[in-house]
Amino acid sequence: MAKSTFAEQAAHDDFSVRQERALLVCVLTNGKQLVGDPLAELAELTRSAGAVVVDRAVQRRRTLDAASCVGKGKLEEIRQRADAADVDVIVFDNDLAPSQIREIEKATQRKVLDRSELILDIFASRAQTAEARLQVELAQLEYAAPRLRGMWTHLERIAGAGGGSAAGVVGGIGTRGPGERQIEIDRRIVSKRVAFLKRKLEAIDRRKVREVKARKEHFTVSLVGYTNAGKSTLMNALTDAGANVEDRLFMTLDTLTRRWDLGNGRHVLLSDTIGFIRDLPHHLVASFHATLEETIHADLLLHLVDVSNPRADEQIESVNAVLDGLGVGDKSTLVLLNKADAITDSSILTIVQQNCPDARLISARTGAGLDELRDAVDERMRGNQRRLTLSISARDGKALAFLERFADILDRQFDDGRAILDVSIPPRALEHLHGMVKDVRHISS
Ligand SMILES: Nc1nc2c(ncn2[C@@H]2O[C@H](COP(=O)(O)OP(=O)(O)OP(=O)(O)O)[C@@H](O)[C@H]2O)c(=O)[nH]1
Ligand SMILES: [Mg+2]
Repeated sequence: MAKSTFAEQAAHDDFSVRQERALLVCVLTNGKQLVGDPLAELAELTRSAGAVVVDRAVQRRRTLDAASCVGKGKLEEIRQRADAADVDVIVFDNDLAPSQIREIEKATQRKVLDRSELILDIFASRAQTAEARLQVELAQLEYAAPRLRGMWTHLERIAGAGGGSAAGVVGGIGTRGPGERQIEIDRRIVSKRVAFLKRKLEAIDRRKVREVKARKEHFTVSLVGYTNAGKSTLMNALTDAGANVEDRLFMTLDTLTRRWDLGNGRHVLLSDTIGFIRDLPHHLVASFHATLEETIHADLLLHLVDVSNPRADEQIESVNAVLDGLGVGDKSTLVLLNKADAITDSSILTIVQQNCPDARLISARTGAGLDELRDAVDERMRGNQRRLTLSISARDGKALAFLERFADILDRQFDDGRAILDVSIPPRALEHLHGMVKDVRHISS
C-alpha cells in the first residue's frame, strides 16, 4: 500500500516537474575549426531553455545534407539513440530549413528544433516586461512565417494530386485545395498580427528615443557583451541596480540604466542590456531595437568578455559583428576581460590580449580592476570635455545650477551682472546649455 502511494507520488512528481529530454546534434563541415567542445554552447542554451541534455551526436561532413542536414546513416543512428534515451526533442546546432525539419521529424518521430528556434524559445520564456513580450512575439512570428508555408505544403501537394486535369502542375488550378485556403488564412492572421506588433513597437521605439535624448546632458556608458559574460554582475558591482544575475544564458532581456558615481563628484549613466550570441537570429536584433536604443546612443561602450571561456576570442568577434550590424562598430569602446578570478587556461588570455592589446583584466565578482576601470572611464569622459570660458547672466540661476551639475567649474568671477566661468564641459552639456540660455557668450575656447 505504502509502496503504491510512493510510486503514485513519484509518477506524479515526474509528470509535474518533467523536463524535456534533449538529444543534441551538430554537423561540422570541413574548414570549420574545432575549439573545445562543439556542443558546449548548445548544451548551455538547452539547459537555459529548461530541458535536460541526455545524449549528443556530432558528425563531420564535407557539406550539409540538403534533405536532412545529417546523412541517412547518421539519421538512423539518431533515431535509435532517441529511442534508447527516451528523448523528447532533438536540437540541432545548425540552422535547418523547414523541409529539413520535416524530414528529420518524420524519420525520428520526435520534435526537432534548430538553434535559432531554441534561442527564440529562451527569449519567450524569459520575457518579463510587456515590451520584451511584444518584441519576442514579433521575432517568433517573423521566424515562423516562412515555416507556415512549409507546414502546409504537404496539403498543397495532396490537393494538387487530386486536382483532375491540373494535377502535377505547380501552382495550377488543382493546387487550390483546402491546404491552400488554410495557408492563406494563416498568413493573413500572421501578417495582421506582425503589422500590429510593428506599430506598437515603433511607438515604443519613438518613446525610447525621446527618453534617451532627455538624458543627453549626461555622459552615457553602455555594457555590451556575449551572454553570460557578467554584465549584470558588473552593473551591480558599480551601481545599486540590483540586476538579476544567474549562470544562465539570456538572463537579461531589457535595459536598466543607473547613475554610476565615479567617486570624485563626477558621475555617468551606466546601462546594462541584453547579451549577444553567435549568429543571433536577425529578427531578434531587429525587434529588440528599442531595448538597444541606449547602446546605440551611448558615448562609450564597455565590451565585457568572459575570458575564462575557451571561446572568448570567437565571442569577441560575434559581439563585434552584432555591434557592426547595429551601426555602432566604430563607437569608442573599452574591452574588459572579466572573470579574471576564474581563468584556468592562460593561453586563452594570451590570445585575447594579443588581439586586443588595450583590454583591461577585471573581475566583477571580486572587484579586481574596478578602481582602474573607474579612472579609465573618468578619463574618457574628461577627454571628451571642452575647456572654455563662458559668460552668462549672473541672475540665471537655472543655467548656473546646470553648470554646477554637468561641468567642472575651474574658476568663476562676477563682472557687471555677468558670471565669467572657466569650465571643462562635455560637448553634449554645452549643446544643452545653448538650448537653455539665449545669451551664453564664449569668451575663449
Ligand atoms: N568567477 C566569476 N564569475 C562571474 C564574474 N562575473 C560574473 N560571473 C558569473 O557569471 C554568470 C553570469 O553573470 P551575469 O552577470 O548574469 O551575466 P550577463 O552578462 O549579465 O548575462 P546575460 O544577462 O544572460 O547576458 C553568473 O553566474 C555570475 O555569477 C566574475 O568576475 N568571476
Ligand atoms: Mg545580464
